[in-house]
Amino acid sequence: MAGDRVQVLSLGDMADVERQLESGFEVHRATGVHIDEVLARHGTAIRGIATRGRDRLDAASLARLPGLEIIANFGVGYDSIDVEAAARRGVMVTNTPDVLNDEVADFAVALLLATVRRLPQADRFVRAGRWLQGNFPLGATLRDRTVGLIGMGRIGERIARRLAAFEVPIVYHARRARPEVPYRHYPELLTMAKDVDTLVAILPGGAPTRGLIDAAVLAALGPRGILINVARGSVVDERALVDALRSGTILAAGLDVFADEPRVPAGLLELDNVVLAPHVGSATHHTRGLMGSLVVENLRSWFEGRGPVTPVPETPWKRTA
Ligand code: 8YV
Repeated sequence: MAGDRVQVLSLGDMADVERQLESGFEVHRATGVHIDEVLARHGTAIRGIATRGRDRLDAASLARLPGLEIIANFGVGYDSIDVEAAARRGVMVTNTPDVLNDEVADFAVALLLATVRRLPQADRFVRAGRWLQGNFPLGATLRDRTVGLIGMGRIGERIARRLAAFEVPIVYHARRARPEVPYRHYPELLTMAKDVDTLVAILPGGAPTRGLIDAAVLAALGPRGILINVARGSVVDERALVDALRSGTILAAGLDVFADEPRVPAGLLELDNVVLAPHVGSATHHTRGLMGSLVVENLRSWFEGRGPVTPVPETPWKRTA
């Protein structure tokens, strides 16, 4: 009977996830509707949320969901959720780690090469018939570069492994050193930025990393500098980045993420030395399918009393039985 079913809220376009959930849950959708409206109508009945992180789930939204037990995030990054507020309320938060590591790492390398070798610009050059007037100008190379990864989590490690095959030196900045990885650790980002010419950002978003890549870091990176961001737009001071790209403070950037998606700053759209992608690091049928299944598994497992499959560290699962 539909009335007896656990009620879950789906936030965002996740047709596959919603289809799978419908067999066991009563699913409310927030697509095309403001979250406030859904909360006003169903807030008290909702016990689970599936989200892809576009709407912020802050303490105020959580307060309108008194029956909420679990938030299952479609994605590894869960910076759109106030996890501390969730933890205080005893609300479980899950994400989709590991299943996207290789996909995002592949994409990061693709974006790096596309940016260094100006692949989209070369494509535009051919399409515009400009080859008939002369050759595409010579450009930068990966050959003489040192890559500094910002973040050395599970995806960062996969990116580093792939880059090792390109025979470029690799170093990293992260809050904590990972003695088990064979790359030099820099406790200070600014120091690393001075020593490298290529930065690849693959670190969590949220308040602690907001604006980390700022004007000083970009100046330290220097005129040969290339910035690749496959993390979150919030980790970069976008205004400083536009200035740095425009003035030649750095050479180029490849960006898959932006602070206010899907809106991309006009200053970036105008520039030819930036490669732009619409947050597609994990966007393949294969990997999004695995991520969706993990979202569904977390919700099913929770409501069948088996606990979450992949809880985030801030809301660890303590089996009481
Ligand atoms: C998201 C991502 O899953 O995993 C993440 O943190 O950023 C992506 O893979 C995607 O944006 C879902 O909307």
